[in-house]
Amino acid sequence: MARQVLHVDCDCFYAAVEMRDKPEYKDVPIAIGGARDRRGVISTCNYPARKYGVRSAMASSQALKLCPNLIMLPGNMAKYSEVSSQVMAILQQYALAFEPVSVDEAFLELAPTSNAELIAQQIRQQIFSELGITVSVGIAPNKFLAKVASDWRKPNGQFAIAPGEVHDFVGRLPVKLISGVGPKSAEKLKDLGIHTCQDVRDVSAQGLRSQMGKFGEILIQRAQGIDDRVVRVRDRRKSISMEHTFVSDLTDEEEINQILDDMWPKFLARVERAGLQLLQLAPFVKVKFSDFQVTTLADHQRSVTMDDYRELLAQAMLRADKAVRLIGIGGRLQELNNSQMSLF
Ligand code: TTP
Ligand code: MG
Repeated sequence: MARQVLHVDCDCFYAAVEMRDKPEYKDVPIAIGGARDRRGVISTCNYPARKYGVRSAMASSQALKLCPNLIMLPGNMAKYSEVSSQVMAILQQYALAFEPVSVDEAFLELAPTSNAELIAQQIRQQIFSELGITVSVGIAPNKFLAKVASDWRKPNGQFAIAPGEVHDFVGRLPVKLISGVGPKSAEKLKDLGIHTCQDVRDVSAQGLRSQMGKFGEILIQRAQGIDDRVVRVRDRRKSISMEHTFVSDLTDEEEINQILDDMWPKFLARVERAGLQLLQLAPFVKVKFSDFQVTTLADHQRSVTMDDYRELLAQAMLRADKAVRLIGIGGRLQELNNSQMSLF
């Protein structure tokens, strides 16, 4: 019997929590973000705002151009984390195996014999009545297709791909919907004349392997609708980080700081999406010098701020009198102590 995997994803998650708490936001365009520390980038927006073309990761200034009456809210991560935990607690009850993926999405493995459509309806109802937000659910024989399916009837919908429908459904899918195909690989595939999964099926497997490396194998599998990844709770994440390799090696601290300025909002977005909070993280940096010597420096006494990174990077760079090839910034997860908790 085929597996039954559910992918559950909250609809416009941060915005949904704000609409729940202030019903006057319900039918007007709102966006979360634009706060000082995000340098004016939007985290998400509600569906009325999406009608104007406003999207996640868009600069607030551009969003306001598209939608001048957009209401910008600073957002409240502590509140979203709490709702996220409540959503996950509900989902867990329905699953044989359960795997949270980010702050607002999770995979569930159901028994092959259970009524997945009905369970999806129950999940949606329970989350709406207890938490006041909506979720969308995808049902399919594997993770890849369940995730695609949860997007199909968004918002507040569910969509099932039955085993017998997989072949035709997947054939029509654009390759960029396969997880791991980012803008760069999509571009590369386009150059090879590959747009859909059917196109992947039509080219020679050997050619694809030689063009795309190891990932070629995954593409071939996904294009057949195959994905054997199991649903399981992943080991708790211990750290989160981001690196930048310079086009040419740098010696100037000013220039390096400028790169840090650019990395910072992206790092924050990554932390948020992982469902983490800055206060939980102790900063570390990595510097790779022009001769590939690597040094790392951590500070467990502080929580993560951009100034801490500036200082740590400056210290790390003093360890060698060489040009810098790469910098990395990251946070190691640490348990919150009581005084930090009281800040929420
Ligand atoms: P998503 O599930 O990608 O987006 P969403 O829930 O807002 O909207 P959708 O209905 O399309 O699922 O992300 C979940 C939350 O993560 C989102 O509410 C805000 C945050 N987020 C960011 O902060 N920055 C981003 O670029 C994205 C994509 C999400
Ligand atoms: Mg979502």
